[in-house]
Amino acid sequence: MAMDRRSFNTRLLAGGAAVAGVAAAGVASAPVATSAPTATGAPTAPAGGTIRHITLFAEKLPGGQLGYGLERGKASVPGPLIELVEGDTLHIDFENTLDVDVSLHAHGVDYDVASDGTRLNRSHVPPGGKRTYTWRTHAPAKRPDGTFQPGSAGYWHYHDHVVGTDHGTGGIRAGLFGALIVRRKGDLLPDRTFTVVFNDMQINNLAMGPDLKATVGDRVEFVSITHGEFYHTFHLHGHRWADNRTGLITSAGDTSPMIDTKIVGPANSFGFQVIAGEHVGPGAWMYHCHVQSHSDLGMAGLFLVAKADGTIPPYEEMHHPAGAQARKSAKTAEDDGRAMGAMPGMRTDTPAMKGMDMKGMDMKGTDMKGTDMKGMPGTGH
Ligand SMILES: [Cu+2]
Repeated sequence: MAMDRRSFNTRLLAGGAAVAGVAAAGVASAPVATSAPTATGAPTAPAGGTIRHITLFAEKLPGGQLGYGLERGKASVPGPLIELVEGDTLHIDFENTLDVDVSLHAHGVDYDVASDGTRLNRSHVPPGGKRTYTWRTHAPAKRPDGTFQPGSAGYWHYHDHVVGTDHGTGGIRAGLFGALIVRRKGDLLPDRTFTVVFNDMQINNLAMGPDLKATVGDRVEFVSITHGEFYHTFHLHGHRWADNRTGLITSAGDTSPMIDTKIVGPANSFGFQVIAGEHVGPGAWMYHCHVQSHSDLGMAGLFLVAKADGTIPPYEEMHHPAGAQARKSAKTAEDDGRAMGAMPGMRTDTPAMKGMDMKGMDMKGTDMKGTDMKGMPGTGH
């Protein structure tokens, strides 16, 4: 979920190794090339139009999770960050190492039905199979009739669409998702990017949100993606952003609303950049879902902003009493789940289902262990 822009800038300039990503926090990325730094020192996205190729694998991970990875044995949850610039075309040579059908479905970009990643369009991949998915992008332009077509730029995402059900419900729960950023020529490029996925009642399929590390003054980009059964609110302490395409304002007269919390629902994605610690300094800055019961259950993590010397001011450990209690009473949760009266096809043994007592906000009984695929149709267990 983390990548260091400076590292791969250096590597790209040195060797032109186009897509093998940096393994920061165990997650690889597929970065775009960068243009020369501007007068302000921040590099910007170059013109698009490049035809690029990557290889992507779907793999099993420990604990019943599934992930996408750029190399065999390197799958992660979330999958690798994929970056394009408007005008680029990306060919993804996709390989299914699972023992069930899997696919790759993208939001925000242009593709033929053959790259839809659905059973409907027979664009999924059988066990052991391969398929090339092609994503295209375009810049904003005037149509021949004089109206205006938007460009592809945005904070998007990709995910499986066939594991478990024809909507990929099992694949998404298990971790088959990742961030897709399409930039516009001239967009400021960050020093690092963090992908934060609210999936059911977890962040990045973890019992608590991961530590996101930066140094004061870094230009840090967050990509927020939501999956699963619930609506959430994404909140970051000490920092705020513009509620527009980039999260940045471009002049003092820019009237984009400034926010530090955004309501999100399944398949929503957005992103923004902040200068780490700007006006507030180094320290442990919490990010979390602001639905109170959700943050109490562990939907919270730390944006750790270090001083220039690399040290972080002392901070207390976060406590999630409801989450801790829940871990002790996972057995009870299963009974609660049954009592809820589950819809056909809906699992009641997910962390989300276990965490929610719909008859009130009593938080007793939640299993914060990783999701597992047992019982999902077609997941090969
Ligand atoms: Cu929430």
